[in-house]
Amino acid sequence: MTDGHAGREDGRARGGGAGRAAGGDILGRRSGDPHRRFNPLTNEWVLVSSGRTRRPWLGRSDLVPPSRTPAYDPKCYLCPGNARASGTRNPAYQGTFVFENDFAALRPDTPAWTIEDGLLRAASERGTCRVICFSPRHDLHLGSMSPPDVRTVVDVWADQTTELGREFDWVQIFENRGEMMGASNPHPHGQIWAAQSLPREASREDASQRTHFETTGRRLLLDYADQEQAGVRVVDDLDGWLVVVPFWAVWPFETMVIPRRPVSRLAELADGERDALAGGLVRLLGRYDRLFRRPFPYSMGWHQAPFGDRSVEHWQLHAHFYPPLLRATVRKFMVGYELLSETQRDITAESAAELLRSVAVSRAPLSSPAGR
Ligand code: H2U
Ligand code: ZN
Repeated sequence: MTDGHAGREDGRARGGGAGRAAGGDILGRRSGDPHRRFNPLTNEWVLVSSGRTRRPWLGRSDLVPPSRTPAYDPKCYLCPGNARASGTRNPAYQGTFVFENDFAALRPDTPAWTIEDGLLRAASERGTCRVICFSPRHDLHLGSMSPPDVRTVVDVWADQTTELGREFDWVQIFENRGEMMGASNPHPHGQIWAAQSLPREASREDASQRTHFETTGRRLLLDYADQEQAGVRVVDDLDGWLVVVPFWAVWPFETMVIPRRPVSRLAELADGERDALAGGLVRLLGRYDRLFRRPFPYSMGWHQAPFGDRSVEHWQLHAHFYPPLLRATVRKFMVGYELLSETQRDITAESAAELLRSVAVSRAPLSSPAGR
């Protein structure tokens, strides 16, 4: 992927037509008024109050000093050859490495039971949890790995999903990056949790995508991608993938990554699509790291069609990136009104996308990793 957008004028100009203009800034000046936007994937509203902060940062952010993270850390439980908390020793792996989580939240051998007593309901849940090391190098992350190495991670995500989908209905691939998001270790790694039941987000997205498909015969997220194309919220739109700050984004620099053709799961992606995705992810993470010139924390994950005995033609594969930072040193908290009433954001999705587009993307990592 290459830079798709020079800036806001580009999107404004193309989206400025009458009617349902593709990707146009449909709110115009009204986006300065407090308003609510609808998330058709989850059927929720978000309150947008852009007047509270016209600019996402109030001064210059300081460059985070180059990290002194070593390429190998003898105390890291994810580095090749090291012992984990369980006492098991990691192999001397050279690429990616997947293992069963030693502190799994879900286990495959949990017995089946349900209990109902009036309003009190509970059911046991079967599943499994795995950890994926993206690289043997302790000092890298997805954004500083080479696109071919990220491509091998995409393949592992796809293969793990297929394997776990034979036994469990929901396979959740995710990554928590940075201490702020609860990552326990800087070594580049993600997780996979597979569960027997559809969890909250999966059920909501399943229901709304199904309804949209039943009423229109089209996939909700492909219709959405068409509507956003070349518009003000697009961060990158090339090689079959759309990277967009969703109209209904909650987190300041939230993005979605959506394939532009019907794809329900990662395993359906063709060779070229996987390569393009790997390159696109490196570009997106490069933008994130350069935005405030610091390693950008986030939780990301893939939503793919559930498995089991259900139709999935309404399901479109997509990734969500949820980064908490509003400014270099200020994070957004989901507290108060958000916990008790409704989520709220200060900067508009359009300004967030404009800022992300304006960050020059180059292949060089933020801080040059120590060589091995
Ligand atoms: P997070 O950094 O996103 O927490 O992921 C690390 C996971 O690794 C975490 O779920 C597991 C933790 O349970 N883990 C092991 O399986 N073995 C260990 O020796 C330490 C951590
Ligand atoms: Zn390590």
